[in-house]
Amino acid sequence: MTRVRSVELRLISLPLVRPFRTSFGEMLDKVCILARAETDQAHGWGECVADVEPTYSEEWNDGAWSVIRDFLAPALFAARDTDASELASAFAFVRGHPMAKATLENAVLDAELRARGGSLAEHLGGVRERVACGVSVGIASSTEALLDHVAGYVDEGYQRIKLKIEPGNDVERVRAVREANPDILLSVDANAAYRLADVETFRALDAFELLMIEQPLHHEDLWEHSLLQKEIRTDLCLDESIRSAADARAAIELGACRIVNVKQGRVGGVLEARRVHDVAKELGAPVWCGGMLETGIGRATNLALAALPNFRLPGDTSATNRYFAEDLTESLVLAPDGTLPVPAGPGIGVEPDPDRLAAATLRVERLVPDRP
Ligand code: SMG
Ligand code: MG
Repeated sequence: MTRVRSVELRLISLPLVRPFRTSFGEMLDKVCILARAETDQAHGWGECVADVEPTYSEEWNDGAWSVIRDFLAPALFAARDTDASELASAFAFVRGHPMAKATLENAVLDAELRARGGSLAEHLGGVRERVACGVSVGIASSTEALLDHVAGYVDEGYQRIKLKIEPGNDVERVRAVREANPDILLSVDANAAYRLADVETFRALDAFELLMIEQPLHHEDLWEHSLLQKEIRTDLCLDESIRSAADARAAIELGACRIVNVKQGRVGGVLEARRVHDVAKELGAPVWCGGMLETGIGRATNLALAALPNFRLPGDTSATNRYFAEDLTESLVLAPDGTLPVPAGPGIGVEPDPDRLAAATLRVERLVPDRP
């Protein structure tokens, strides 16, 4: 049983090494909430995957901060002696807000595991010590720039290249990358920028032997994804549409996708992410670990998850130097074979450097129970 004595919320900002442009916007800095849960035995970290604006999903940093401070942390304190596995039900009175819930649940679970001395990967049922890594390449200013970015990542050893696409920057760019790299595992991610009427674009993409097309259509439209999947050969993968294990079951059963991108932060934490993994495994659909440009804290969490058996495709779990000049934690370095190690230490197995954390901090608030 765990009694959480305090939760410290911290907003941090780290410059990205290269702007990251998607169909919905451009990011220059990683700005996110970190939660540090303190128990009598240990402390634990959770990183929120929300961004400054509600563009990837409905959640955003200031909203998540207020949901955690005003609703979730009071529910956590009211539960008194609890367990990370009970938090989903303690938080169920708050509808939605999976990113905010994940932040707190992951922090409490990390504290519990640190107190027991077990790693997160072991707790979740991980079966591998290293995970295969891919990289997500933002929309570039030109095809030449894109080819240059891709060549750099291929040289570093990434096992799969994912290109962000949007209407107008799609078929010709993918063709150029495929022609320059006939043998790589290649995928695209549209972040919901297309409509079913764009089916010809997807038929054209069928020519490039893509590993998958990620989230082409509206995030709330499983039905239209199922219609599109019938029209094309390439496997569809859903990201934004999958917010729970129930969503994953519905999407796979409906034929809306054949592959699932699992982001623990998007589905309410690593425990629900494991249930997404389990449902997909039962239905015969491979999953892979998505990323939200996390700092070392969130990426260590993702690497633990990616150690589960049905994570059968390279994830968006890239090395520190793909994101930051200096991470909050010790750098994660890509091996020449394109893998990263699953952290083996207690909990998520990493700890932020206090000086770098202080330098990156924009705001801190300490939450405590009304009564001790
Ligand atoms: O963490 O390497 C990463 C980024 C992977 O492309 C990535 N994430 O839709 O899958 C996705 C995007 C969402 C990030 S937008 C900030
Ligand atoms: Mg995506």
